[in-house]
Amino acid sequence: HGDSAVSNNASLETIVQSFQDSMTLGKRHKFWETQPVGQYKDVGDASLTEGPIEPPTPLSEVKQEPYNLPSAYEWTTCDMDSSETCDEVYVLLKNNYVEDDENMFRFNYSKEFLRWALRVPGYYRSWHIGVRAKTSKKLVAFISGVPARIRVNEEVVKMAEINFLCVHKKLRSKRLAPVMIKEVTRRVHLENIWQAAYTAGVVLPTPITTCQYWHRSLNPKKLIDVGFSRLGARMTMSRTIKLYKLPDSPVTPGFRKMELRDVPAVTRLLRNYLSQFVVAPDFDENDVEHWLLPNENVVDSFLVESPGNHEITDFCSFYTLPSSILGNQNYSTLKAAYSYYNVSTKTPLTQLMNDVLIVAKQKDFDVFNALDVMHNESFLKELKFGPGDGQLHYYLYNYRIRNALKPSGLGLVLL
Ligand code: MYA
Repeated sequence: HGDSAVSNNASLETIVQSFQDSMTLGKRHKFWETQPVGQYKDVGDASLTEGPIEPPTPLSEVKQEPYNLPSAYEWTTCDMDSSETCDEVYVLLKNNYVEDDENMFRFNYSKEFLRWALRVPGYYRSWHIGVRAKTSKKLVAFISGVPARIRVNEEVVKMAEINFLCVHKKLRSKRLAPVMIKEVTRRVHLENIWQAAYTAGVVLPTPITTCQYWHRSLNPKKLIDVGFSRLGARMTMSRTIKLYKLPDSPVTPGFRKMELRDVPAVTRLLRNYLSQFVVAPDFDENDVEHWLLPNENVVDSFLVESPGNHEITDFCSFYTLPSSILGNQNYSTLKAAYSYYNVSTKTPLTQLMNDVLIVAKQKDFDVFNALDVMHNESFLKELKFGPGDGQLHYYLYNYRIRNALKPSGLGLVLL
């Protein structure tokens, strides 16, 4: 593994700093301190080895009954095949899921997206967990897990990817989230899986790395009108529109949409590429077909096929995640594309990503977002991405990583 992926200093200092901050603020994590996750006090302790923090317990010792909820609420397993249930999850998230710091935007994952994200190869219905009010049956909270094989250095580990943790706005700060996390943990354990991966905008014990979002304006006028971005210093609207203008269609010869017949070649290309990162998914052809084959208004993938020998040399993809615009007279939705997995072996990555920006513009996206993971830093500035204010922290549950990671050591994108 390249040295560039491993740093013993930069992120370590950030973590030590946040530990010291939380100590002086007297901020404790009553729940997270009880969990098998990296604890702030362990940061930099060289005697701790890489791998599980605690060993699996015999399955017969895993608690058989669900955890107790406050008496007015009950557990429900959400069947995402049912369009009614899918709709309930969609509406809960649409109204109560993640907002930016200024409460101007809120993620609006589509129903089709939720189905794609949750019904993955080998998924467990029991990991799609809801909470209902007993009397009204209204869905008031949700958490989900999906199975994944994630490689950490040389080790491929079966994990749950945890996502879509959401508690209705009226039920916040009542310690419901820890109960939901314990319940999903229990149900993951029942499948003999003992590790998990997740991301969050909040700092918890302890990030494996902290990434930054970068944004590339495609429709600068709308982004400025809705307050997503601001007119730069000494810039006019017409100069700004000109700055972000893109060609009408991709320029790389052989650039085309991915098709089912490309799954084996894309799997080989991607596996080879991801092998250089410290943490990355271990994708097989089934996974690639699910996660990367184009799925309308959910995920888009393109590749470069050499005009001469029909070899697949490059690949790029993004997923569709709109946000509701809260309280704007003129616009209700921000159409955002999120960079997913990109591989370049022949076309320079910057050129490949410029082509994908062109496609996103053709498809009427307002903005293209990317994290500073993998090799993304190499094209962000040149392609006129600007740094966002949000940070995204990556976590592993019950797995310790020996060396601090930079975002560029991460080969994993969670939705
Ligand atoms: S990240 C997206 C999270 N969702 C949102 O941000 C949507 C809007 N917010 C909400 O719905 C609520 O504020 C939530 C918290 C539900 C987030 N991850 O019930 P509480 C801790 C982990 O009184 P509420 C995503 O989906 C907090 O530090 N923990 O708080 C990945 C405190 O613990 P401690 C979080 O605000 C989720 C406790 O909860 C998060 O009403 C990965 C307070 O509980 C967070 N995002 O509800 C989950 N936010 O006192 C972990 C707060 O110790 C999975 N908290 O500081 C772990 C692996 C499990 C599987 C393991 C298998 C082996």
